[in-house]
Amino acid sequence: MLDQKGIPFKRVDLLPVISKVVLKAQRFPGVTVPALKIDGERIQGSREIARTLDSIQPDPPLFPSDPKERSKVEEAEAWGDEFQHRVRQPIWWALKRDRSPLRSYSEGARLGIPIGLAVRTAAPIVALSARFNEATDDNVRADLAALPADLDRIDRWIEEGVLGGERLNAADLQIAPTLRLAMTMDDLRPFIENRPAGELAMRAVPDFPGRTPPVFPAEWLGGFRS
Ligand SMILES: N[C@@H](CCC(=O)N[C@@H](CS)C(=O)NCC(=O)O)C(=O)O
Repeated sequence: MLDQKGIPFKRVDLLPVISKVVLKAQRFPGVTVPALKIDGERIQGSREIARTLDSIQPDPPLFPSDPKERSKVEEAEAWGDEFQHRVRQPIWWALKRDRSPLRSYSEGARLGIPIGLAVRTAAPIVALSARFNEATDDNVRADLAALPADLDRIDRWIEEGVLGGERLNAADLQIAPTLRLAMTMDDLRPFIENRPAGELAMRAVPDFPGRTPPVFPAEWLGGFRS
């Protein structure tokens, strides 16, 4: 969003779990990232950030000016905020089983400590994140069963012009990173990359670190084949 507005910024990446402590110490009201300090204000939550940026610098806008179009984008944006859980649970489930892909996800991260050290000490962070995010077998199985319909919904929004327009809007920027994260999983990428949703993800987030080899039981992925 900042790039699109042309607002220069400094990015800091925080390790999961540790992020809660750092955000509290930095006097943010909540414990989630993304979190932004701008013009002396602390703004948290991707939806809040989109609205704040549009009010600070209206051009180019993150929302359409037509009220009807705007409400459709807001609907997709709010849905996208929930949609992230669908992919976050599988990724933590996978990392809980095998932490070796973790290093690939840390490429280019600005953590303030060496990546190697972060990766070597990550076991409790992964375990806690999997627990906080309720990355259980049942939940992940349900996520994977629901994903095909989610992808259809995203493709429909693209067809209707709610997503994937000439200029990326707040909903594109909410949904595309989740799709991009899904595409780091070898189990999921083939079902996403060659459809409009996958093309949107690549356009919005061309570079996204990380790769997880196949990990899910074949029957959990059955929904993608039918
Ligand atoms: N799209 C959401 C993302 C917020 C969110 O759930 N952030 C997660 C990371 S994806 C978080 O910070 N969780 C706390 C933690 O992992 O310690 C928003 O900003 O409204």
